[in-house]
Amino acid sequence: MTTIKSAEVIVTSPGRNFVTLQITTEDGTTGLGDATLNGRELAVAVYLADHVIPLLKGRDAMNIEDTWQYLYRGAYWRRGPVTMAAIAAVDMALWDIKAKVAELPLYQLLGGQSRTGALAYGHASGRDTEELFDSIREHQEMGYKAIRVQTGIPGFDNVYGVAASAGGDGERYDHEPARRGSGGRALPVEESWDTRAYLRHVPTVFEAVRSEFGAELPLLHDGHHRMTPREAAQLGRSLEPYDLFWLEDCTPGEDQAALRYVRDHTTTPLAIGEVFNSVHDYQTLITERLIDYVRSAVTHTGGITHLKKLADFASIYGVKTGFHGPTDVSPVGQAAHLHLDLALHNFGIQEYMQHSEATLQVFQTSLRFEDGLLHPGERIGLGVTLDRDAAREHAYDPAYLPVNRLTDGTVHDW
Ligand code: EZ4
Ligand code: CO
Repeated sequence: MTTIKSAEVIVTSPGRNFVTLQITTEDGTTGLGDATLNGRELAVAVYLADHVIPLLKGRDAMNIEDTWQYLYRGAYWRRGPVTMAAIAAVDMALWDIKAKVAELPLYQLLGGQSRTGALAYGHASGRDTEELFDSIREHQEMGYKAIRVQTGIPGFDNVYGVAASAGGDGERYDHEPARRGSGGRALPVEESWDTRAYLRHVPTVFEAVRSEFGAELPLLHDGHHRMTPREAAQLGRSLEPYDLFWLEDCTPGEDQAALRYVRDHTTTPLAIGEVFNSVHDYQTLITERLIDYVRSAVTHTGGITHLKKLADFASIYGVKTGFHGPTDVSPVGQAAHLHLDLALHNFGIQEYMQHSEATLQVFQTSLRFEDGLLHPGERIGLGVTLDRDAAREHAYDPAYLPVNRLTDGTVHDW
């Protein structure tokens, strides 16, 4: 028996906030798990510290499935982003420990390598075509072989996915990360939106991108849950000539049935799921083959144990993976994705936004990005170590995700 001796929550903010669980066994093996829930970080930290850690001490670290079920079913209150991020962190840390005990990189315990590396996509964006083209070229120079394209809408200053700044140390945000209220406390940035203007503009952008960059480059686009099924169907149809790799999150995530209408009206591939936290959120989508890619993040979907079940369920229906890899998933969560990406037969693509230098000093990762492909490296376990001294230098800094309003002020999906 490899007994759990202790577990600890580490909150650090090297430019953005991360919550990490470190589990230590009686024989001194440590495992890391990512518990970062962007904009609501401390809720998970408290859930872990007050409700989960007291249950871990004395358990056998090797019994990962049993611990997962114990935390999930034992709580009675199932699912939800806070609970599932907490369970995810425990699960990742236990897989990290198991792979270290086995002295293998984690992907070896998940079935070994199905490919040499995971195709990654990066985020290009621009307020106008010129800026967008520069950003696409910059991403190609960084090695990306697949690119997500987000663009400003004429007449709107602040639109989702259009990087506010390149970020001095290399990290890009999909939004302006902070607005300060009285006393310096962070408040949500407000963005503005008009769906008709967006639906008119986006096809012209993809037409321009295809004529500049050619037919081959895989292009993706994120609708960020902003359309009705009819609007999403219109967008999907109008993008068909530009052969997208996928259209992501076209309708709000809660409504699985909404995708039926979209699916019936367009052949543009569909992806959804970054805000989902359970395989049950996909039950209709997968069994009715309404989507092509599942977008969950390991951190928000109960960890490696649950994400593997989701991927296997999806595989039976010909649905592939496209795990959520923004910079608010820590290098620990991203490493877990890469081990799965390497092992799963139905891997599709991996989102890869690069962490800042400051983040990579706190989290030292064996991740490699070569020729457009990601690899988790050959270190045993997840392949990430946490520099506790570096972590301590970055105190928690409250931050919110933006909110989005229509031109008349109505709150809209962000
Ligand atoms: O809005 O990670 O596909 N990526 C995205 C991200 C998400 C943020 C939320 O925390 O949609 O930009
Ligand atoms: Co997204």
